Amino acid sequence: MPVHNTDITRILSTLADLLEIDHANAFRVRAYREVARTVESLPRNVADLVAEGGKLDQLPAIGASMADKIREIAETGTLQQLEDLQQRVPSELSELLSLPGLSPKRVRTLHDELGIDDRDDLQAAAGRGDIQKLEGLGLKTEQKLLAELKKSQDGEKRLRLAEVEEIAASLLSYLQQTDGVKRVVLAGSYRRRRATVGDLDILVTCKRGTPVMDRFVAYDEVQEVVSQGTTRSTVRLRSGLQVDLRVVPQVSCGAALHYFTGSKQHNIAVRKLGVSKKLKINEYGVFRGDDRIAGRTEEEVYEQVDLPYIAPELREARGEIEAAREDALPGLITRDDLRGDLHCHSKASDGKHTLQEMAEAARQQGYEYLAITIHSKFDLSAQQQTQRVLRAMDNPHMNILAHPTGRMLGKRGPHNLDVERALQAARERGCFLEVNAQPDRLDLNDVHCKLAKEMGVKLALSTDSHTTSSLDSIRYGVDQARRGWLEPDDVINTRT
Ligand code: DGT
Ligand code: CA
Ligand code: CA
Repeated sequence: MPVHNTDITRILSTLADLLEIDHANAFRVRAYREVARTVESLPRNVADLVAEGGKLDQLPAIGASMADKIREIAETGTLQQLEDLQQRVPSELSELLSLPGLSPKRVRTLHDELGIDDRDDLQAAAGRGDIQKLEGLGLKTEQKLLAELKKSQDGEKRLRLAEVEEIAASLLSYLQQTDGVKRVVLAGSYRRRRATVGDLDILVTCKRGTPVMDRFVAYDEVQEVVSQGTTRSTVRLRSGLQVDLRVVPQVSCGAALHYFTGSKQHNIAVRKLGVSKKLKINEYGVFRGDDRIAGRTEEEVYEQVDLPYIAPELREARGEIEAAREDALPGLITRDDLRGDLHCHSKASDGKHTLQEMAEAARQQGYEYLAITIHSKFDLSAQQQTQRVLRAMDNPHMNILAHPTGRMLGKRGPHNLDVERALQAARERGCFLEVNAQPDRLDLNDVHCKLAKEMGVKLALSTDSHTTSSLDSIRYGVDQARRGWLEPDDVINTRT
């Protein structure tokens, strides 16, 4: 059975969770989490790497003993250490850690005192009112847990960036109309332009928080007020999207924006640099002792740790700090660099508009050219295997491999294409791979864009438009290209 990177990540994360519940050393727990994350973001299949005798301990954050564990998982699909631990700590307990108010210590108490092993046990106990009787937990925690358990039954999921964009636009203008509000900005994964968004983070600068909070919870689309305070409130909208709103004073604006833009790992890395310069960096500013020495703008925050400004799309702890230190950040591609769209459809295939109409629309985009593809059944979206893709690339008429992995966000994952091999083949054959800008595809993804760049394979940014209006979706492709560190020269349709 092939072992995927997600299997390794899952095993290591569960191990970290259970160790934490089992009172293990916090440093050890963190080390496992870090490695799990590293594996998750690796574009290459680690099991293949192991099979080829590759050296794991040269990967970031992976030492010799960690490499042994990964090798064991890659070769056997399991980890003995985890199996042993599960004899004492049931692995379902790790799921409870994501619930509000449940620290590892509390999960342990629930297990020891009430025999709670999983969500079902927890729900039953909360329903009976047993949780509030435990020392240190109380009625409020119990109610929160019940609400949260119900919510996750209703099926919580990440929304696509394009959906969130629509929802955010109207909320943003609504909030801006509040008296006394200076700035309203969107932060979090939304600002980093992740393909999907877990919840929306909004930052407001104003003197007094109460008026904007009152207005926020009164928004038409609010289905449930999860919490309301003067500096922080959370609501759930009818669309299912959760929104966090935070109010900060003007002097902290940049520091707060930096903090709440994340990613968390990026923040941690920046904060570490601060510590080495005896600075404290948090959402209120950059401090030397008790003095706030910066924080009005994000640039100020970076400046204090001797870094140039880093674009939000790069803030994923994928090497951007190191690149910034060496003054080697990429000059990221923008929408205006593109001179054409290389994958569209007209009425001649299954498009909605005529060739003439598509051409007009392309001209309105400011494009110099447009490629209309005739799509006989040449749709590689289904269960195409790597071999099939490679064969297709051998065809001399093949230039660009469209939506290479076939993923559909929220519907189906990528099919089993070995992207690294496909990129290698593309390099050998002088072909290109596509970054499909359809909001539910975004395929290749950001991590693969970066890999392509590193491997010297150029990409095409296209919309796969079937209508004139969807030519606009190109910007979602640009977002992912930027997250993948692409510069104009890495993309073929920046050329004349
Ligand atoms: P999402 O919502 O899952 O799509 O991803 P994010 O990145 O928007 O995550 P979220 O909403 O939990 O938090 C927003 C930002 O707040 C996050 O990117 C960084 C910051 N943040 C949240 N929790 C922590 C934390 O414990 N430490 C640090 N340093 N930053 C945090
Ligand atoms: Ca968020
Ligand atoms: Ca949030």
